[in-house]
Amino acid sequence: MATLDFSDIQGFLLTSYSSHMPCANYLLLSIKDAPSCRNWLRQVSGLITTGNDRKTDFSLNIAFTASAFEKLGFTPAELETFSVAFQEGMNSPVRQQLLGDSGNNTPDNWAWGNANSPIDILLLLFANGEEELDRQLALRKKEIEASAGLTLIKSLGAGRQPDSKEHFGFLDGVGQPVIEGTGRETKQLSRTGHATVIKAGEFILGHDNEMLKPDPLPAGLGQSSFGMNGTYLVFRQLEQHVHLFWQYIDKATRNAAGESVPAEQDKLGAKMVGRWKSGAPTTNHPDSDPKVPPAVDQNNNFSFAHKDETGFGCPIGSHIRRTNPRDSMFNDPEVSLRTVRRHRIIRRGRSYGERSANVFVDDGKERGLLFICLNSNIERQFEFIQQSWANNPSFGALNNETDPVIGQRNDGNVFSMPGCPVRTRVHDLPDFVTTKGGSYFFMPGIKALQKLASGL
Ligand code: N7H
Repeated sequence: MATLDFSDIQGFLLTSYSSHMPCANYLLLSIKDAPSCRNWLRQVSGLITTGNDRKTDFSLNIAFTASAFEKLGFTPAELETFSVAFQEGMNSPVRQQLLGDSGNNTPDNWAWGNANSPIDILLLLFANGEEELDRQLALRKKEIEASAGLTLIKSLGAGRQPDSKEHFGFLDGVGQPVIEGTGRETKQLSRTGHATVIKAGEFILGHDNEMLKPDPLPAGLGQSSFGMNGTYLVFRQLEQHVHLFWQYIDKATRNAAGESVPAEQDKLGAKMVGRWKSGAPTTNHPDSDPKVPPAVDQNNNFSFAHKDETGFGCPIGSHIRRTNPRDSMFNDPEVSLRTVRRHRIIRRGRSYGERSANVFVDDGKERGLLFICLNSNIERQFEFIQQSWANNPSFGALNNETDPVIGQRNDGNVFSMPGCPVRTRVHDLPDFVTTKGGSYFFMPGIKALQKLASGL
């Protein structure tokens, strides 16, 4: 088992801070002058939250794009040691095609992360309340303005979510892997069961991954071990069209008299996600939401193969079954689990924008998910999930279906819910989510960050 040096790992890899720091803001910066940027880095690097810190007021973490490393003096040979996806950037034609960022999702329309608005640095701020967040934000902005090395491109506020529900109304942040070696295994295992404890190297570079070897360690500033204890951070601003989602569901579930049926709306929404709004998995609760604690079942300790092979509870094409098929692939649960373990991500997303007052009404306001995930191998983890599972029209032997929540749409996409004696199908799903920005970042370990700041 990996021995992890928490003092060299950024805290964000180990916690989302969401339970005690519900407020967040993400600053997107570009570097205009490397030496002044390094001065600024020296100032902030001492404030970066490590895996050892137990802070209660605020936390700060930092990540860099490939263009930042180039500006900060990495040689072309060193840049080539990073993941190809990271080197190319999320908005490059290859990644665009692979992620399904076409039509309305095209990088040409993005608010940031495209050719018009490239990003070098991501500074992540978390605080225990709005007041502390405003205070930290003002301090950080002042330092940035005072530095001749940086331009603030955007400040993205992530809303406070006291009930942890995302904008469609579902509990978020339930299905997460546990990193082996963090000391949380026993606690999590008893709570969440199999398939969730994953080798540290899947998320923290320099340690063994699920193939029992480390992913390539990127080099930088003359150090072959620059990437040690770092990770890749995928950031996508995903707008959610809440009214389209619920209007579609309402229309698809009306009774013969043309009346809305709220219980059927809830059920179709849950089947599309694979969990009820409360977080309860539809595999365990196929017909209704257990809703109120203690009856509520938000667990992760369920398998598809043994309990729900046919998808009567959780449809094969639902969001959580596509993004984590658990033991349901290849007609062999053990092989499935082994394979799926190589395609896990740590999700660190937070919502942005106001909650809809009425989810069926278009109020003209933008809202969505500031999707962030962490992984050691962008191609094998995040991109694989998006391309080979979420956007795959023939996933699990389905036909012309993509992920009903986040999937890229093809003409006449359907969503099937297996049932007995017959399956149910809904047709012509529109886009419920649009990509509005994004970049691939690298979140270095603390020693590597100090190296970046000193430039030596
Ligand atoms: Fe998803 N949603 O509200 O419907 N996601 N997701 N996601 N997602 C999950 O387990 C959602 C997105 C994963 O281990 C839940 O936290 C929305 C992307 C994975 O069982 C809900 C958006 C990718 C899991 C949502 C979005 C993923 C997961 C259930 C975009 C990767 C865990 C609650 C706006 C490419 C699966 C939970 C497991 C769960 C929603 C995006 C992946 C409710 C709205 C882009 C791996």
